Amino acid sequence: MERTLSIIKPDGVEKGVIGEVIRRFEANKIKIVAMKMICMTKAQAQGFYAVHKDRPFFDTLTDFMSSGPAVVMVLEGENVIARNRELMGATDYRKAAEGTIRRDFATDIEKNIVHGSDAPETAAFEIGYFFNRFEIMS
Ligand code: IDP
Ligand code: MG
Repeated sequence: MERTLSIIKPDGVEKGVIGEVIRRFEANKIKIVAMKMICMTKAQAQGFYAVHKDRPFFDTLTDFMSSGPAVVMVLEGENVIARNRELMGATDYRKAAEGTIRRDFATDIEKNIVHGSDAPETAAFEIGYFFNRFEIMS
């Protein structure tokens, strides 16, 4: 059993696809074990995306991530890190497979609707960044 962090980014909330994203998780037997809506500060977004601090898009990305409400969730299931990444689709929505969340709803490489952890170590860091253990259902 694995856990991963999912975020419905501010553009996903703005576009009204919170329900649709969650529907896809549930339809794929992915369990939500923690969930909340937050407005990230710029500093909080910078800390979350610290691995990207030297990338050219770091400043606009962290502006975007702190631009409005986002929904953060902990997902649980077998192989859920990879399965969530599969449902999300490639970072660039133009390269994302048909039927993926990003292909269906994103219109920008940066504003791409969802985040998902990419490995067990990043999942552990990212879950701990937003949730304490009392907020995660066991
Ligand atoms: P991921 O979200 O698919 O894991 P990462 O490479 O980890 O993709 O990048 C983190 C986020 O940074 C992306 O989801 C996207 O919002 C943004 N991003 C990635 N590459 C670019 C780019 O080339 N231009 C603008 N924004 C980007
Ligand atoms: Mg990533």
